[in-house]
Amino acid sequence: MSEAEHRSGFACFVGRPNAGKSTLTNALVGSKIAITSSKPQTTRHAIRGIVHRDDAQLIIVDTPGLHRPRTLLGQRLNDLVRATWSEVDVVGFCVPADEKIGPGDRFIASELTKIARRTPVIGIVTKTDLVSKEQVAKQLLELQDVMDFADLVPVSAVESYQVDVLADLLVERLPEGPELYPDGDLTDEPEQTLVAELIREAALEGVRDELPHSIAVTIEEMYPREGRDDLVDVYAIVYVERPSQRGIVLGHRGSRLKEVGAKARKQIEALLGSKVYLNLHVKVAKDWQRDPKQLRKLGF
Ligand SMILES: Nc1nc2c(ncn2[C@@H]2O[C@H](COP(=O)(O)OP(=O)(O)OP(=O)(O)O)[C@@H](O)[C@H]2O)c(=O)[nH]1
Ligand SMILES: [Mg+2]
Repeated sequence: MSEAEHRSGFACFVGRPNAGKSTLTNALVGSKIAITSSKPQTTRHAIRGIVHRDDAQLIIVDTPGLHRPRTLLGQRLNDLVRATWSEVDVVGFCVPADEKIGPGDRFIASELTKIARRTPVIGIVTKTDLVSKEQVAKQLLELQDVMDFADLVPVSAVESYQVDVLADLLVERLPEGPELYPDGDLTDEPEQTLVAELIREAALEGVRDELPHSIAVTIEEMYPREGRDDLVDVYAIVYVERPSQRGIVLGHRGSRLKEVGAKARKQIEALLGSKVYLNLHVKVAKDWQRDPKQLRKLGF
């Protein structure tokens, strides 16, 4: 293949919270670079995943779900999503097969229509494994009516159904160009960010209502243990917004936090390829989602 035929560029996935964007990103990259959960608004910043192919390098920007903002954090996340649209070569609009297309989707479509003249939008029906073939077909037809798509495709990230087809469709829309990232890089996320996210993912599991939104994680320190090349010490803080939430995250005599720590540690060890000592502290940062100063401190 001649050099000139190599393509490279950016794609991003847009959709309501919980539509399956991060799971699809991980499936395309072939590795877990973005955390996922059944709680809405799991993704809080734009995460780049890199797909290496012989004929192309596709960089996928996984963004937070677009929703009606209720807090300053929510507004910041929406702004981030829109800023991302203007930077990519192609957009994938994700709609789950098992949920009715609703006002939230139509709102996103109306926003996307504004950019569709410049940037092709591919309609993606996600989670096809959850419904019948007929329902997938019906959802595709309904999605088609929502806006003008450059292409439409059903996928299941969980069953790897049509993930390659989607990759082809996205790559087709990229300009010719050289590799933008070194071979083997799967993301440009700093290691500390990935570690903080894995802790947040573990902490999200099993909590309900407003609590998932209230959890933030920062890494205070992370370094190899002195005199050891097989052990990394990680000191992290799990932030919540109210004292009552602290109790929930800790659990009876700290039992819940212990479980969260054990679960996160396993994932971090896999990521870093070494043993990990994980120290978790839970702190209250009062109403941080609405406080500009605290948001800055937490990296938003
Ligand atoms: N059965 C099935 N479940 C899926 C599939 N893709 C995602 N899910 C589930 O749907 C939920 C949401 O997935 P995410 O990938 O976190 O969704 P998201 O769109 O990134 O959500 P936000 O980051 O909150 O906007 C998780 O529980 C996933 O396991 C799929 O192909 N099949
Ligand atoms: Mg996500």
